[in-house]
Amino acid sequence: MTQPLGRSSVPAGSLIGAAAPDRTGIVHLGLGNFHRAHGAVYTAQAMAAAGGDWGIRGFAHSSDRVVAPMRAQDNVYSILQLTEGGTRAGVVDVHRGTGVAAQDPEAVVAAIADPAHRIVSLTVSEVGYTRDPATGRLALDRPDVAADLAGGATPRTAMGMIARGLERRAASGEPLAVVSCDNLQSNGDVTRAVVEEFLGEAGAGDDVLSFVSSSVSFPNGMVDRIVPKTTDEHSRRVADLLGVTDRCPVPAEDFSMWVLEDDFVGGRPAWDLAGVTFSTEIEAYEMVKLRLLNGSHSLIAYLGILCGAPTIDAAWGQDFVREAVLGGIAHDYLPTFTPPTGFDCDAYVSELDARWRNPLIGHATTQVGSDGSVKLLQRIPDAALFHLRQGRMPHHLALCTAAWLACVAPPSGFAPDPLSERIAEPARERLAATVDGAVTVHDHVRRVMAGGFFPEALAERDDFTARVAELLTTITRDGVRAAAADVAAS
Ligand code: CS2
Repeated sequence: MTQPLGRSSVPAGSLIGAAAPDRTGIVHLGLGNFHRAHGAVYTAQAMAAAGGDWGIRGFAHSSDRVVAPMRAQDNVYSILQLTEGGTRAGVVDVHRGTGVAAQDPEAVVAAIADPAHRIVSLTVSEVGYTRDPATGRLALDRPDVAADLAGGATPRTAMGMIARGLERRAASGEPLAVVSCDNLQSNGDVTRAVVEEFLGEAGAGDDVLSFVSSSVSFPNGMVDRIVPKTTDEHSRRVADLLGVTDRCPVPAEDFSMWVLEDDFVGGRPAWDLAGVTFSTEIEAYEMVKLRLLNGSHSLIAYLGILCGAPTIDAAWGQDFVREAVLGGIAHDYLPTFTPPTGFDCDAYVSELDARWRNPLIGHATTQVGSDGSVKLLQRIPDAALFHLRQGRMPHHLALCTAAWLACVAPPSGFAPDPLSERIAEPARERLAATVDGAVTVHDHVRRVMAGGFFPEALAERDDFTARVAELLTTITRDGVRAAAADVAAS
């Protein structure tokens, strides 16, 4: 029987970075595994290098799945680094207060308004930005957004919480940086736009709007670390390595990257001393990451699910998946952007190969395949339009779209691998209603494209719709390998 992990039982030599002081300087929304293995770790390391009152007050969105065990162990948890050269474990101790936003939204609003806090960071996933897929603007027709706009002090959405918190903070005028750590292109600009739109719609006064435009910064950033879900096996490994029982360890790969715009109006931890890159070329870094890693990840996931591969490494082990993904990188992604100065894309792609191949990660294809209706918006339309406007068909992006539909909105008569039932897709019902009664696969795809699931500029491209329909037909008739072979031959 091992001892439970807590502040008084952190094994000697296992602390990652420094323990935070009791004062909190950061409010974090989205207390999932990614934040706990990424921003929290950089913050612990920054405090080890240069000190500072950067304890984190963390809020989970709606579940106490992480908060309950964290509280029971003084908000301390371990990171289990899954490397083929040897798995290691270390302990992070930077959270000073955790809660569940949905249970106490007022606590979140008050924390954002508290002048002691100088940064609000977010890992609320692409879904948490509550945007309309066709326009990219705040989705005013969503019931939760509408309720937050009407409802005053008890918002339910992340954007509503930030807006209400800033509204209250305007009274003190204390500067604050809101830093998105989600996989969105121009994530800071997007957050600012959605929050300002919320405030405008909610009838905020000029004093609030001018406070937000002059004293609140929204730095853009690129985040990267592959972090799967925690299983009991991870807790057992931690017990073996550290000799303590951790009820909420975070498994993670050893690779980690964070590139930020240095625009923190209220100050920031010395993240630069902890390995964070500060750059003025954020957009280029975002393109590298969102297209080469995330875009490819979606293709691996959907092709993998359609051939029954439960994990990314199992899918990546299939020759046809690797060929399709490497073809997509070379033909559909790399030509669409200029990498940051001095950045070696070939080395990045080789490293991706090693990361996706790592058998210890066990990253579920259905986890990566979840929320496709929101994630694919970052991964497909802009790159696809780049090619379509030049008269070239982005076959691999069409394949990814077709494979996604085959998994979450299959044409009638086609039953994808049962794995696909484990995909959490918020648009599943709307997609089913949209395609209901479609007479052909082409009609099926046309209805989705016209149904507000993609930006208009892509929805209008009949040539793209036709290619997606062809590939979806091949998937349903001859299987996913045949569709990939068709793309390889195109
Ligand atoms: C993945 C990402 O689930 C997904 O959509 O593509 O979570 C990916 O693992 C991270 O962005 C890696 O940094």
